[in-house]
Amino acid sequence: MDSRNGSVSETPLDAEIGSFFDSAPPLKDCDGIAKKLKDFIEFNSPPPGKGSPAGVVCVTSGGTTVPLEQCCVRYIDNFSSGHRGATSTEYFIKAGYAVIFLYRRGTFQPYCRSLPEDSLLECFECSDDSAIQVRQPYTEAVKRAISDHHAAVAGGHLLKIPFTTIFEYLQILRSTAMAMRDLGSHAVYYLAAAVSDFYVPWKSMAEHKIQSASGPLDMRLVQVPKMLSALKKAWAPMAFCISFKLETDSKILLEKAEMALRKYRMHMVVANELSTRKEEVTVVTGNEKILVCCDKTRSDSDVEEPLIELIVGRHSAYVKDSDL
Ligand code: 9Z3
Repeated sequence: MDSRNGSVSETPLDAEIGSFFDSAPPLKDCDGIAKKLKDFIEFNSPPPGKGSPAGVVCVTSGGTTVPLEQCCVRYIDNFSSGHRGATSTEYFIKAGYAVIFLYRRGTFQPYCRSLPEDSLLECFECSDDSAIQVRQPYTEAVKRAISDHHAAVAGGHLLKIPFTTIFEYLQILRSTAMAMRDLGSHAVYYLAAAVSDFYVPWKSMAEHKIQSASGPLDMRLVQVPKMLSALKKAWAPMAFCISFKLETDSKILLEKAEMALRKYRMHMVVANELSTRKEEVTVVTGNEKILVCCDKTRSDSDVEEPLIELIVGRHSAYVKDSDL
C-alpha cells in the first residue's frame, strides 16, 4: 500500500505472479473445483455462536511436473511419493480438522497405507459364484481403509482435488486460498508438496513433441514466482502456515529452513532430509528447533503422528491468541 495516496502499488513479485497466472493454460473444470471448495468450506464453517471446530487444513502432497511441450510427452518431475501428505491428512482428520487434500495424481492416498502398493488386485479373489471377496491377509486392512475413507468423505471432512503440473497446482492453491479466506486463523496450510522451482512459460513452450533430430536441446527455464510470499501476504494473511524444506545435504538443511521461515513469514518450517524423512524431521519456529522422531521400537510408528500433534497444539494456541 502506498500510504501517501492510499493506492495499492504493485511490487515486482506481484507482477511476476500476475504474469504467471495470466500466461498459464486455463485450469480444466475451474468452476467445478471452485464450487466443490465453496460447498466444503460452507459445510465446515460453524454457524455464528455455535463454537469453533478445529479448523480446515489445506494439505498439499506429491510433486508438481513442468511440461516441456504443450502437447506433453516430456516433463521434468519433482520427487515426492505423497506418503507425508496422505498420512498427515489422516491425523488431521482424527484431530477434528476438515482437510482439503491437493494431491498429485497417482500418489499415495489417505487411508490406503496398509494396502499393497504395487497391485491392489492382490487383495481380491473371485469365488465360484463370481462374487468378489477380500483375500485373507488383507481383510482387516481393506475393511478399515474403506470404512475410514468413506466416513471421512461422506462425513464432509475430506475433499480430494488432484493436480499434475505446476500450472494446475498453483491455480488450485490460489482458488483454495480464495475459498478459505473467511476462515481467518482457523485456516491451516500444510504445504508438503514438492513444488517445481523452475518452469517453461506456456507461451515459449514448443507446441508439439520436440524432435531429437534437431540436435542438443537448449531450453531456458524461468523461476517459479515465490507463491509462499503471495499466500502469506495476500491470499491468506491470517492463516497458520507450515511449509517444508527438503535437502539432501544435512549441513545446509536447518539454515535453509530458518531462511524460509523468515523470508516467507511461515509459522513453522518442517526441515527434512531425503534419506531420513520417514524417521525424523526438525520443526523450525521463530525461537525453537524441535526434533520430531518416530518411535523406533514400534513397527507401525510414523513421524507424522507426533508431528501433527505438535502442529495441532501450536495452531490451537494461535487461534486463542488471535481471538483475544
Ligand atoms: C517435503 O519436504 C516432504 O516432506 C517430502 C515428503 C516431499 C520430502 P514423500 O512425499 O516425501 O512422503 O515421499 N516437501 C516439500 C519439498 C519442497 O519442494 N520444498 C521446497 C523447498 O525445499 C519449498 S516449497 O525448497
